[in-house]
Amino acid sequence: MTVTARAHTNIALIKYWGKRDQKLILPQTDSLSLTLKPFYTDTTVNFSPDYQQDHFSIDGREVSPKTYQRLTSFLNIVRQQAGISLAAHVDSINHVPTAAGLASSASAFAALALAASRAAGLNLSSKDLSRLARRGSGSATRSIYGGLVQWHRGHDDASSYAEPIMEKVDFGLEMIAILLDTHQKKISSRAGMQEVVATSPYYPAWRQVVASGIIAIKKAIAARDIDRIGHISQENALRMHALNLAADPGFTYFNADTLATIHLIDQLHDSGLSCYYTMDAGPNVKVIYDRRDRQKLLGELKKHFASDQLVVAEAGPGAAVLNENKNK
Ligand code: 2P0
Repeated sequence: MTVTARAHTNIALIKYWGKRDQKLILPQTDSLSLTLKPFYTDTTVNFSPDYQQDHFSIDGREVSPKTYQRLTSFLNIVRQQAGISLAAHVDSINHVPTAAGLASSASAFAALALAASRAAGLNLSSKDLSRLARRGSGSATRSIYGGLVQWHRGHDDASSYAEPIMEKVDFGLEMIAILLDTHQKKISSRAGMQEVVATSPYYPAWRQVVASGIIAIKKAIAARDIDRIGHISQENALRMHALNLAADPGFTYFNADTLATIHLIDQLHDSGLSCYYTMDAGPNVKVIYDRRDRQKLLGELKKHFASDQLVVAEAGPGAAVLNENKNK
């Protein structure tokens, strides 16, 4: 089969920032995210006896040797599960606003898990797809589902998977991504979180913070309380970034524009607009707010940023097959 699948990226409201098992990608804590509509990856996979070795392209370009190794190792897991030894051709297209710097391993490995498993003849449940995507990248575990999604850390390969909290978000929760710097990050998520687990003295406190944050945000989601969801998310993001500052050597993903943007969102919040921020392994800021305030918020943000720096992101759907063709 030749299979094309689409998966959307997600932004964590309660962050995943540390592994217990590097090989199986078992996380230290649970995490919880919102899948986003405008950012996604389309991936086509075809296994064939005609191919001598795997071949990968991303946005029409051949991948680096390091990426090749990571992708081929992932396909080995799929081949093992399917009981096949064929090589594959994989073509991936990232759909993100030009140079957004938001291309993400989450959408990439979720789309690859779905397309590759189907192309190999497997028909995995969503739970098993989520476990498979996890082997490629932790955040991909959550991108199998749409809307609000919790990744249960579990204790082994079988018990570490994501589950939807609310697949179709039926209230106004929305994000605006503010694109400040679109260059590749200097410290990868993988390296940053590993250093933090090994050296940040705040790590034991972080486990507690996430455990209570998950309970609190699920209550806020059940109540559809966007103010509360935003507050809890912002607090969680700041605490994640505090781990990095306290590591040895300390580091940060923030730049001067990140701090200026945080101050601006704080000012807008203090002036009565309900808005909050979250940041990931890079300098860009995502604003959390209620859809009914979108125009007011955009109006304020446009005083400081160019229109193409501001991307409105509604909740998006889970991973799906776009196309399936039998090989000739
Ligand atoms: C997350 N972030 O929960 C966290 C919060 C950013 C900050 O990008 O090593 O790319 O492939 O499992 O999934 C998580 O890093 O790391 C991440 P790997 P991943 O979304």
